[in-house]
Amino acid sequence: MFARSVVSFNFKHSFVIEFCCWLLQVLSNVTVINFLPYHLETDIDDCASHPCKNNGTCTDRVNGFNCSCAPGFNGMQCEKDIDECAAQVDPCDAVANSECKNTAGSYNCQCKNGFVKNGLNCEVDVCHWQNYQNLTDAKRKYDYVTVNSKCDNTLSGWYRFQGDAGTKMVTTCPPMDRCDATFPVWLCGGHPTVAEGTVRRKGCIHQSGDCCREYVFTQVKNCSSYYIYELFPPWSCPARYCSTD
Ligand SMILES: [Ca+2]
Repeated sequence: MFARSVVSFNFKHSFVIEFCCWLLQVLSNVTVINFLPYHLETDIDDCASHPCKNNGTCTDRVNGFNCSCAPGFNGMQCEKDIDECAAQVDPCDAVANSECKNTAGSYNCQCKNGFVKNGLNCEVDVCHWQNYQNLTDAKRKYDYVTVNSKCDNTLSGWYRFQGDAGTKMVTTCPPMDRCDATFPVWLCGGHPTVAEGTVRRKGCIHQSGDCCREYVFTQVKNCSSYYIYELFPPWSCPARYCSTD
């Protein structure tokens, strides 16, 4: 009696297990599952509200989105500007005489004070007041009759005529014994425009009645509101660079 009960129980037990397995298989069938409540919900487009900022690209996900950020931005919604200047390696190290300025989405390599962009790098800006010297002596004027003859044999570098000396080199030949020198030096070839950049000209030395018996090459640059000149010692002394208003 007891043995029959065990057999009967085992038979019923295994039938229940098999039925459960069949039921699970049926339930796992896609056709049945499609009727489950959560499949009746519709996934919304999470990108519809344009959540990615600064031209980031949005990819819709189930219950969410992903942002692929444009260069120069990061963050979950590309809301953060990357400070390129704070990077371990300064990107402006590659640009001579520049310093890094962070901008929204990018950065600039700005030339340091006294430097100006030339191609990729920054070079010395000769128009900057730190990079030239001033010639202010009123006796340099082309019409000043010489009293104590002097010579510009110590000049070397970039100069600007200012103050009592006037504003620029004279471009016509002064008579001898002017500019407080025996031999006046004048600029032959005229002044350049801003667009012409730095030009080479003859500094003609009026000597022995010849307006350009000797000359010394000079460079001239138009700095928009004034000129600057790269001057060297003249061959003959006493000679002096002459100015005008
Ligand atoms: Ca930036």
